[in-house]
Amino acid sequence: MTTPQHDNYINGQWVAGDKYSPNVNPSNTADVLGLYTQASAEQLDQAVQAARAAFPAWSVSGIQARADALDKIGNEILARREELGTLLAREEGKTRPEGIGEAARAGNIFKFFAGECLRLAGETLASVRPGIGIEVTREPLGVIGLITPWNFPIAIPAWKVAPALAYGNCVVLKPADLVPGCAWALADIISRSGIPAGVFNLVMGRGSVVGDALVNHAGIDAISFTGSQSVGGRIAQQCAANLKKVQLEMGGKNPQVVLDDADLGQAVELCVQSAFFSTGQRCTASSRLIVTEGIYPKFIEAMQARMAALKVGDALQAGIDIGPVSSQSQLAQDADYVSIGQQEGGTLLMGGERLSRDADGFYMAPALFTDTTMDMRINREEVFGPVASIIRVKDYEAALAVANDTPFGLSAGIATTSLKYATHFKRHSQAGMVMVNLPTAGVDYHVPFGGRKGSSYGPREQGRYAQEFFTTVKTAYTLA
Ligand code: UN1
Repeated sequence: MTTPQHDNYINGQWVAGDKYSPNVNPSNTADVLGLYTQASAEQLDQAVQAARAAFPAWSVSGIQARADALDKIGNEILARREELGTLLAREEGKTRPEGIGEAARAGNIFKFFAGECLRLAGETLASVRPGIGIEVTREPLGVIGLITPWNFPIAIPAWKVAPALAYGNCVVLKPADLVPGCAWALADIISRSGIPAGVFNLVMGRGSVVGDALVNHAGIDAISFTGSQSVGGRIAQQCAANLKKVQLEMGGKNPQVVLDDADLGQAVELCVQSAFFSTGQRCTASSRLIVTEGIYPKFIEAMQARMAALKVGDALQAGIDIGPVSSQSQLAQDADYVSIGQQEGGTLLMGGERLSRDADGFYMAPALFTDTTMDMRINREEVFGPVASIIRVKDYEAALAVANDTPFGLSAGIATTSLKYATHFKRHSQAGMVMVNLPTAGVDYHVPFGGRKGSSYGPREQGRYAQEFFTTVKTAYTLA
């Protein structure tokens, strides 16, 4: 059998790129999902030109047509959630139930934005000058470049593409080179949705080649990016130099506070979920568990027992809690941080070793450090793997100070039964999202998503707030 080839989608056509790369299953490196093309610079240019040509008609197209198309896309994703979730688990390595959940989320996002097409509202105000009326309206931005990461191969493309199209923009999507399969499947669904040629384009390939060219293309009006802080910082500079609007979602070093009065079982469960589910590969994952003295011994004991029961294995196998790390290079980075934590004086309580399974995959035992302090690199830098550390503190005030002592500010959690501390934490946590007795990761699709400090830059993503980035405001004055 020949390995199936997958092409770019440009101006309503499937177009072969320069060359093809294998899409490899991280649970079993002998399993190749298919060959995915790498776009040439010329093809990226064709995609941008096609989007520019489609924009005048699409930007004034009826909202009913846009709503119908997005609804159709959402329905197909939802109907195929098991198949798409399995594809996702196979190419990215999160467990199949997590993959199916993510596919369902992508479908729901399209359906939410189908409704948002109809709800885009403006304002009318009186002028300070008598006899003049003022309307404030929102219009599409233009052609938007979307650059998405490997850890949410279908949900993040969905939450950038759906609002972009809903508000009348045209897009060029560049998915992560590691996981082009879900983005290709999404493009295939979009290609049958009735959306006109050129409105949506898919170009696959490397960030350093296709991503860079997209950011710097004169025909691109704005960039929405999710990925690392180092790449995000560079994109911000390039966009600023060309006066392009930019939205960046980057890393996290999210704190999970556990207070003496927490429900122990609940606290352990949400710490395990925050730190290790999806193999810790979420920018919302918690890697700093900040625990107060009174509960500390019981917490450590219960965490060890819970972690010992975690099953690490093939993402497609039933009953698995944690799949493999996504790639060889990510595994090497995770292993590096485990060594760094030990060299810095942290105690590796459990995990951190490479695991072997029947098939050759990138398996790692979830790692937990104790005796760590906030000056250690493992508590300051994003690892992006199943590696968490415990920081022991005296009381709530110390916990809050440690929680906020980070260059990041995406998500923050607290486990407590105290209304007083929960309320204070919600107000004083320097994070974009706060969770009370819930994991730091795993968010809804209809409310704003984003952070502060080095985690995010530009307007929020998702929910109604997505219009802030994906539209531009016009103020019109009329003499009556
Ligand atoms: C979630 O926690 O449900 O890249 C979403 C990430 C985030 C998405 C997290 N942008 O991990």
